[in-house]
Amino acid sequence: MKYIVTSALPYANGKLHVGHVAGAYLPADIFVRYLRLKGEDVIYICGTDEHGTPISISADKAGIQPIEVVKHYHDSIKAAFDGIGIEFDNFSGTARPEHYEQAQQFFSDLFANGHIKAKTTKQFYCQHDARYLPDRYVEGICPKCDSPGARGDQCDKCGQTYETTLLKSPKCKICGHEPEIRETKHWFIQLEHFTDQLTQWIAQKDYWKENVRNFMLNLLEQGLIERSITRDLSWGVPVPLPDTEGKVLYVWFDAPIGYISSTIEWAQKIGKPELWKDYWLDPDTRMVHFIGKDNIIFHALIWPAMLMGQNTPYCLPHDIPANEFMNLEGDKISTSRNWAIWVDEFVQDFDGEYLRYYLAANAPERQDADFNFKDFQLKINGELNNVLGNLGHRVFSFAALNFDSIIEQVSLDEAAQAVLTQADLTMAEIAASYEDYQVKRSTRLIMEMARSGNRFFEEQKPWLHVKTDKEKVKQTLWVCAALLQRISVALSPILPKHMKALRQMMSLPDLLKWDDAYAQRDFRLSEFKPLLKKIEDEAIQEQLDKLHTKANDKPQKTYVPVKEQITFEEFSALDLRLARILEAKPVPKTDKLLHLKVDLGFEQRELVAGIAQSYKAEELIGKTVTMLVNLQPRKIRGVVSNGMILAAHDEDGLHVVLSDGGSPGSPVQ
Ligand code: B3M
Ligand code: ZN
Repeated sequence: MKYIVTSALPYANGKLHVGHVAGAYLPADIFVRYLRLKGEDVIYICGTDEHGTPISISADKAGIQPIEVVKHYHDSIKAAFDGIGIEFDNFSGTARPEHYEQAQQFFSDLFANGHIKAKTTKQFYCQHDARYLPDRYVEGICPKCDSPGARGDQCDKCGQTYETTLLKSPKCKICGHEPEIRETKHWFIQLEHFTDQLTQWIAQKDYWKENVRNFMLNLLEQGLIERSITRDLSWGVPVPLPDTEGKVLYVWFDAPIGYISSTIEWAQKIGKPELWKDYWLDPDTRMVHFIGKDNIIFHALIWPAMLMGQNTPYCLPHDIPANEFMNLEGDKISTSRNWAIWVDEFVQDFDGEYLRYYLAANAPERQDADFNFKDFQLKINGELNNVLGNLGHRVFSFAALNFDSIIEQVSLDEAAQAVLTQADLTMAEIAASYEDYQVKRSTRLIMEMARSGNRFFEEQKPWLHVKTDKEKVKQTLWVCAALLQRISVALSPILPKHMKALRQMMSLPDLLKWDDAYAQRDFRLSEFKPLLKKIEDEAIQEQLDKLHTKANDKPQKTYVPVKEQITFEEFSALDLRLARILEAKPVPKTDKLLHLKVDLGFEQRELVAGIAQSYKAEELIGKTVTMLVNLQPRKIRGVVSNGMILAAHDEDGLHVVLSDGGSPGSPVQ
């Protein structure tokens, strides 16, 4: 069976963190290593995703070319993968001429086959910078939830998408000026053309993970709509049509084609330029895309449709094991808040395979998982050291002391045979788990096998019999060594380096296959070098301190630009007063509004304030706040709101400007 295994192409716009690794890379690397043990013909393909607006924005900000940003992060990401033993057959990038050629060919086929249509749409245009402003180049106030910092077509705060033209107070992110709305031409893939083909295709995918399959079935049920596949940008793959200056392919259109262009590059590099076709043009190839859950729609819907619309008969994805997310110490990983563990830093402090083990044992397969440093320490010390390390140590030291490190194969009694029989059942379960991308389960089963070895050793008490019944002791050791041999194979997809070391210590052949796990042999052991070191409490504390310190010096926060200057007279027109809150109650059928009654000294007033999500009614009563008292009254939800309470709005919500006492009605100047 031929396999193409891919991992989502990481954006060349930032460093690699553990969340990335847990979702799309480690599970794929483990799967590939397992397939190779089983003798399958597999290529593992990846590369950096080198287009998209965040990359051009980073370049603009730094005053350098996008390609320089891309080169820097490509190398940094590749080095991080090397540090944790993620071994691709090819790690390419999408800003290469071969990729442009492939991506343009994809567009051209779809276009010629009538699956792409042009349409004029409205788009922000900055006169100051003389350019169109795609999604992330504009920021404003969300038309749905009123949060600042919303992007051109989507708000990160409430997650809603909207027509670009609805964004309130739009600002160009390059210069801060207000952009205008202009018409521009874009190209749209007609996804509905593929509805029947996709429906039939999905129908056969009953083995897919539920999250992916249900997502797709839902989309198909709602009905597919066209999607824009071009942008007004200078960085990207140019649209291969005449008179399309300044138009490039949308990053999500060209990125998956990187799986093909990277395979082509691989074939060229190994001197067999046609070999990629053996994989891509064989309908029976099993193509498996490892991704995070946020990439499902692109891999399960748009990418297959793109493939279906080609003249070249490419194979379609066989499976799309999408993983959930990895949180960090109970909180979402956030690169902007610097709440992340960067792989390059981690491998300076710990063995990269510790990370592999922890992320495998704690994989976000069916639900989000949490990276917790104390739990990390517990798993490494408690499982790898105490369970596996202990088994190795016992067998090696006992054999060295009593049998010159040679453990001959002996005939087994019933109890010994039972341990091995159980181990072989477990091995079959481990294999099935790997095949089903259940790395967490494989890890647990392997540890169970190691525990059964320790249990057997303790039950047999070889230290009591070594003088009187050498044969029995030999049997005990041989069974435990046979378990270690099985583990050295079964755990090798997760801990390749350490299992290689273990096999060397046991004089086992280096190039192995899954079935070698069961080989019957005498074991010749060399000196046992502890596989892994324990992690001390101080090392964990250091990591936690580092994490919290980094997160506190938050790097980039974007502020709303300062408004135009006003005169003192203009300021004096605002009548600001201290007001004491007398009554507060929620406005019925809303979740944001409070109905307040305040004392201004000279009079009492009623008003509506949109602060219910940040303050409870009770906690406001008796507090003194700053209020604008000469604002025109407005009717809000049936209440005449006579004045406005001052509050600041940030990513944590609203903060009312409270004063420490002061008498109601006093002017604020
Ligand atoms: N670069 C998105 C991501 O890293 C994207 C994956 C592309 S896979 C073709 O989430
Ligand atoms: Zn501008």
